[in-house]
Amino acid sequence: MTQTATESDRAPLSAGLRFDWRLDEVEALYDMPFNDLLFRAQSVHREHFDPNAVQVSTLLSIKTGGCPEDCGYCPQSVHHEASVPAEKLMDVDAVVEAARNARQAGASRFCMGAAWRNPRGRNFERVLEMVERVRAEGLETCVTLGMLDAGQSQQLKAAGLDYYNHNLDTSPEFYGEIISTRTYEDRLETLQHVRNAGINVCCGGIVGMGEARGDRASLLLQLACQAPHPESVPVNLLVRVEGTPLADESALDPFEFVRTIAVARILMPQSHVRLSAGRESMSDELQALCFLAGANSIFYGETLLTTPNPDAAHDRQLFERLGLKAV
Ligand code: SAM
Ligand code: DTB
Ligand code: SF4
Repeated sequence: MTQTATESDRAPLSAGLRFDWRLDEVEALYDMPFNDLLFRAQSVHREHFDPNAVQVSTLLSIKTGGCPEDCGYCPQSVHHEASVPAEKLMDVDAVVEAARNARQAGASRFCMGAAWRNPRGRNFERVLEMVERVRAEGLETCVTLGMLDAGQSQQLKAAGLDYYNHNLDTSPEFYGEIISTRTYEDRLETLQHVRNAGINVCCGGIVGMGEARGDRASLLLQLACQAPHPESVPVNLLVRVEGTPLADESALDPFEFVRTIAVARILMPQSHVRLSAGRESMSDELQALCFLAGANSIFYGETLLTTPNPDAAHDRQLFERLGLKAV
């Protein structure tokens, strides 16, 4: 008997990866009863990962403040009152020292962030040296430096870079409400250069910026339609910083945040989904729900780039209480 392929033939619970998700399908996942959604996400998670292992990355701001971009959420933009004082790019030795400390504290990846529109000249050379030296310490390396061209991506690859973080931040539809100094297209172009150079892609976004559920679905759709999927998907909850245009945004329903993690897990089954910024304002119970929904990576250490993160001792205790192991 001949059969026409049905939706469920094409997308069984545990099938291989899909890059052709449609917005209505993503919205339907979001609309599922919470328990069904979490069960499905956890089932997918278990097929691809050890459910009790969480990857641990440490962040360091190697170049803080003075950024010419106008991202509405960011305290490092010169356009906002909040703008944190501009500093110069750190010395290589100081960065290596911080990386060593992070490794001793249990991190496996060291992520270096710079408040630049894009890297240039001698500063870029120095970042290449940081990547080489941090890698030699036995850590995976990640940098986030703004927009890159093809040549810079190849140079970073040659220096031994493992991951490049560049977020889409939100849906293409909502994007213009948040940033005016660079386009969605610019971001997709940088991601393509990174991918072409053979560097793993770390790409996600921020929720809680006043976007609608449809925007969150649309952001996840953008991520899930990239082939291959980003290896690492940071889901940030907006950190509402005084003096930024989004300081007074109302808090997102925590369950909506958990849903976002769960939908990301289902759409990108083999990617690491990172419970990123915003943990400082979350209860232990909420974080546990995020792990149940398929989050399997965190930022570890007292500061993110410029804002606080839970202290390391608290995180160690949380891992112990939940029987999670840091990898
Ligand atoms: N300047 C580079 C860029 O934007 O590409 C790299 C550093 S930038 C701070 C890295 C990411 O941090 C942003 O894309 C955004 O997703 C996230 N981020 C910045 N401020 C945030 C905030 N207040 N809350 C949550 N996430 C934030
Ligand atoms: C990402 O997605 N989140 C991190 C990392 N990539 C670079 C940054 C979060 C920054 C939160 C605000 C701050 O500390 O300045
Ligand atoms: Fe600059 Fe990055 Fe902050 Fe945007 S998010 S203002 S590009 S540091």
